[in-house]
Amino acid sequence: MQAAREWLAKARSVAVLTGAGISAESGIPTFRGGGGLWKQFRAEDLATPQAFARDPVTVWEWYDWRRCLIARAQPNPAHLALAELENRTPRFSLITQNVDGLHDRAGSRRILKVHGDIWRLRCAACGKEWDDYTCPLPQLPPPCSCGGMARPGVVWFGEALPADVWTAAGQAAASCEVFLVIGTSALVYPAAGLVTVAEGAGARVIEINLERTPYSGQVDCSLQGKAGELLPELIKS
Ligand code: BJW
Ligand code: ZN
Repeated sequence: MQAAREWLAKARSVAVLTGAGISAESGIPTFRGGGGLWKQFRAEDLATPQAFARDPVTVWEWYDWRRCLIARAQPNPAHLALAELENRTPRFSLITQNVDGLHDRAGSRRILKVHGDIWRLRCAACGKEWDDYTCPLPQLPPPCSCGGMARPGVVWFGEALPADVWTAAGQAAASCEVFLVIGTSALVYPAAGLVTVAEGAGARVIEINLERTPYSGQVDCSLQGKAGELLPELIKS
C-alpha cells in the first residue's frame, strides 16, 4: 500500500477504470458474484438488443427498478476519494463502466462513460436522445414524441461502445503514469483490455477489488478489500 500511495502522490497523470464494485457500498448490486444482479435475472435475457426487441417491457422493468434504487443511493467514500484525487492531479481521467451517475454526484468532472448512462434515454425509432430522471417512469417503455419507444442509453452486449468516449479512454490508458482499476471483475471487453493497454504503455497499475480478478497476478499492486475503505487510505499523501 505504501509504495502505491507514493506512486499516486507523485504522478502527474492518472487514469482510473471503475466497475460495479465501487458502487456496491452505496447499495447498488454488482452484476456478477454473490448478490449480483444476474443471479436473480438472467443477463442474456435483459442486457442485449435481442432481449429488448423481444420483450421491451421486461427489460424496462429491470432498468426502472435499478434507476429507483440508484436514485435513493448516495456516493460512498470511494467515489468521493476519486473526486478529490482528480482535484490534485494535473491530468486525470475517470473511465467508468458504470451507468449509475454516482461519480457525477460525487463531484468527478472528467468522466468517460464507456457503457453509457442509465439516466439517458434514446428513441429506438428516430434516435433522439434526452435525459430523464423520473422514478418510477410513468410508462414502460417510455414513449418518444415521434411515437416510437425509448430504450435506455446504455451499451448492451454486442453493441459498439460510443466511439469518441472509447477513443479518449484508450488515450488516457496509454498515456498515464498510474492506472487504477477499481471494483471490476475485468471480464467484459473491450473495457477490461484497458488494463493491458496501460501496462503495455509502462504505467504502474494498482487494483482494488474484494476478490482476485484475471489481472491480479500481473498488476504492480493488488489490494484486496472494500474500495470505500482502501481508496481513501490510498490517496492520503
Ligand atoms: C468490489 C466491492 C467493493 C464488489 N469494493 N470491489 C465472447 C462471447 C460473446 C461476446 C464476447 C466474447 N468475447 C468478447 C465479447 C464481447 C462482449 C464481452 O465482453 N463479453 C464477455 C462477457 C465474454 N462485449 C461486448 O459485447 C461489448 N461490445 C463489443 O464488444 O462490441 C463489438 C462491436 C464493435 C463494432 C460494432 C458492433 C459491436 C459491449 C459490452 C457491454 C457491457 N454492458 C454491460 C451492461 C451495461 C448497461 C447496464 O448497466 O445495464 O455493462 S454488462 C455489465 O458488465 C455492465 C458492466 O459495466 C460490465 C462490467 O461489469 P463490472 O463492472 O466489472 O461488474 P461485475 O459485477 O462483473 O464485477 C464487480 C466487481 O466488484 C467484482 O470483481 C467484485 O469482487 C468487486 N467488488 N464489491 C471493491 N466494495
Ligand atoms: Zn423518436
